[in-house]
Amino acid sequence: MPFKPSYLLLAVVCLAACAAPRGASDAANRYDVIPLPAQLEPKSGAFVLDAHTAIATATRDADAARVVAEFGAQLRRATGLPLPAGTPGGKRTITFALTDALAHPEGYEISVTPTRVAVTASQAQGLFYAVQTLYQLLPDAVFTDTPSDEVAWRIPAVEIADAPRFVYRGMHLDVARHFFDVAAVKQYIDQLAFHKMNYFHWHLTDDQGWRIEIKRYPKLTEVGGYRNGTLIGHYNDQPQRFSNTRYGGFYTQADISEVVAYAAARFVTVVPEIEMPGHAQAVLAAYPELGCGTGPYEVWQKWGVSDNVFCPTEQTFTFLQNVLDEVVALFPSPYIHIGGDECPKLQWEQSAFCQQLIKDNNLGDAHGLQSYFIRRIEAYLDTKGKKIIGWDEILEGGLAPNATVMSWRGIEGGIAAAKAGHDVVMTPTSHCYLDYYQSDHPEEPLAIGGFLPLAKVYAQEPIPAELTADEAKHILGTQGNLWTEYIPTLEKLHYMAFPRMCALAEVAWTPATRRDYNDFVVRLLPHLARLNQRGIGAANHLFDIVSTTLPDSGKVVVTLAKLAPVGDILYTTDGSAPSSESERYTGVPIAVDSACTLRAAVYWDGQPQGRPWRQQVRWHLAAGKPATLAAPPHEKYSGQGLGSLTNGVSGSTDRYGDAEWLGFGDGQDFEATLDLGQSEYISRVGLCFFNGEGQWIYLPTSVVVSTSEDGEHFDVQKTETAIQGSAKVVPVAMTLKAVPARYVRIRATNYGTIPAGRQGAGNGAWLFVDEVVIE
Ligand code: TNX
Repeated sequence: MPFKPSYLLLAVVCLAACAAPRGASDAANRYDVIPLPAQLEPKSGAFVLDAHTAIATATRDADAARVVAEFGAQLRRATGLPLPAGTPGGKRTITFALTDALAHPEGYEISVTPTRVAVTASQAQGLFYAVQTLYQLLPDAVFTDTPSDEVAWRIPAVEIADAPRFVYRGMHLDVARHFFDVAAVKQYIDQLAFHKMNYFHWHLTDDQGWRIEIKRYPKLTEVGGYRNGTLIGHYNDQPQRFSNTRYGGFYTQADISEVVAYAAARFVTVVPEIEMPGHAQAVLAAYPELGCGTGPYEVWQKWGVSDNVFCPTEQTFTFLQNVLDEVVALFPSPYIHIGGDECPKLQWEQSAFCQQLIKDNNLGDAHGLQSYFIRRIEAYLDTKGKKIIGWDEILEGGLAPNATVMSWRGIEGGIAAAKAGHDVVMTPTSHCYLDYYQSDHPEEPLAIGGFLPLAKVYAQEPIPAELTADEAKHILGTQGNLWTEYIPTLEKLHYMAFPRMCALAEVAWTPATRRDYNDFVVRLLPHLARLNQRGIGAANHLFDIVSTTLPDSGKVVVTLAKLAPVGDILYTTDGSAPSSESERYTGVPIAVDSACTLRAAVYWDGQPQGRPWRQQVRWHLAAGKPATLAAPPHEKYSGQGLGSLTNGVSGSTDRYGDAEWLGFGDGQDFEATLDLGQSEYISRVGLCFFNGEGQWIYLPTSVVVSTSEDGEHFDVQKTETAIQGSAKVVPVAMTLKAVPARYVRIRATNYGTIPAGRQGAGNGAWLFVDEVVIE
């Protein structure tokens, strides 16, 4: 079990607290604040809100007064209490004040005793963060607008001294691949603010759509804002299919200003991204003269990296400068993001104009030209008092002098930039790409790929060990990126962003020494309910059951675990649905020695939670028996180790990356030898192959089965060379003339090099194998 007993205890205490009668002061206190404050000292007792409670503002600062007024208004709506203006420091009063005594400009302190609440901060922003903490200390009902008598309005006694670890705490949203309206964007910003994040990176333009009105170039949104269809399913599904529904949308400049002001009121800076020189196909659809190719161009209907990029002509620079003039006027952000990523150089290499430009300016090659492009834009934005941010490709060919780098292809770009004295925001795909899968549950909705579970987001350390203390000062912080190729709806957006964004907020805010994943999960459970109150349907994998199923001395042994710190795993082995009466999993693995269907569910408080789990174990002569391999699988696709070959479970049809399949890369063959422990009569040997040419996974060209009694001398029993099929999983079954053997060897020959005209042509094919079934 991944949880220490103390957390279970905490959870039980939480249940007691939630059930406490109104106004009770002896109820145990809970402090489920996310991100975790830098210092939090629990105290006993609570400040109870009632008809005598007042709110006092001991500052004339207009922003601070607004923050307090909004808090008071929300509290009045939720509680129905009058909460009049009180005397600063008075009894039964919540007092807000600004002070010069705090070191950090974004910091705040909260002192709650049974008689008064004192909140101090250096500036309004700190008071705003204090309010977010208070909301999380108050009952969830603080976000409702209909007062209820059932709620005990209390703030647990506490001393908090808090300030962020990083100055840049960001979330990104791609509105180009799929468009989200102003209401959705505001709700997203609300959540950033609730988690004390302070930068919203708005990815406004890409190959699939231009989303910001530019008055001087109306076709950008009229033409570039709409595409005539969209890829259906995953990019890798072959053949690719498209809807032919027109899709698009854009923000008017009034919309943009509304969002910017909304964010500013929540101390969130909006950083707009205008992509260049790549990811520009939607622009070219509207203004083809800005490309190097011949066109015509369409707003792209599929995902990926388009070869159609801006041509670095004077006409293009004039266009971009005019666009940026309007952008700069709309966004007070000190930063403008200019993209810079994934700019294929094909058209520049083929263009006589580009080659001449490279020569005339001694740029060396197309990478030098990309650098020239970015430097010119940087110099222009510099005249407008703006700094640029770009994806880490802007390092190639030399970095523009004042650029801030977003390190996305790993942390190396960030390390190089920080060492060269540039500021960096860490957004490595490995820890920050919230468009990746967060669970390997078979029912998980379609995602781009990858695997980024909550625990991994939480484990990020934004400051690379390679940096000296001085260089580390250039790491401004971290950001979660939400690319929306596979996120067409608001529901899915919430599902992908939350709760991973909560984990990221804690990485960005909380001192590294205070971070503890198990403790985070305990705080997350009540936090998910809070998000729900605010219309966010977060993913909840806390009650998912994760399992291992492995051969062990002739049996198959199943272990189960859950993430939630509460509840029990209840299971059955006869295929029936688990009920609250079913056997409780105690941590002792379940041993299986015949065909069966295991089912399990987490029960909490008498109710089933989360997604049920099910595993069918097929029994055969090799089930539970050991296997050896001539060469190991690729580390990325090594399943549960060798065990997955003989655990009685077959790889699924929809997920080659699950724990069952063993993947052999780069043209490598598969050869396994199984030891049945004693001589058996064998009449059939079968195994399955994954068939996914779009993912470079090919069926083998041959399968050979040989047997042996002594494990040294093997006789070939059967060879199969016609292995074909169109299904995603292709079984190969070979009947033998009931030979006696203790050892069985199966060899499958990799397809070899992927032929021309197919995806991945020229590369070595993958071979994916699972469950060797012997009967
Ligand atoms: C790479 S991250 C991209 C985006 C895609 C994303 C999908 C970056 C700078 N470029 O265009 O949407 O991968 O994960």
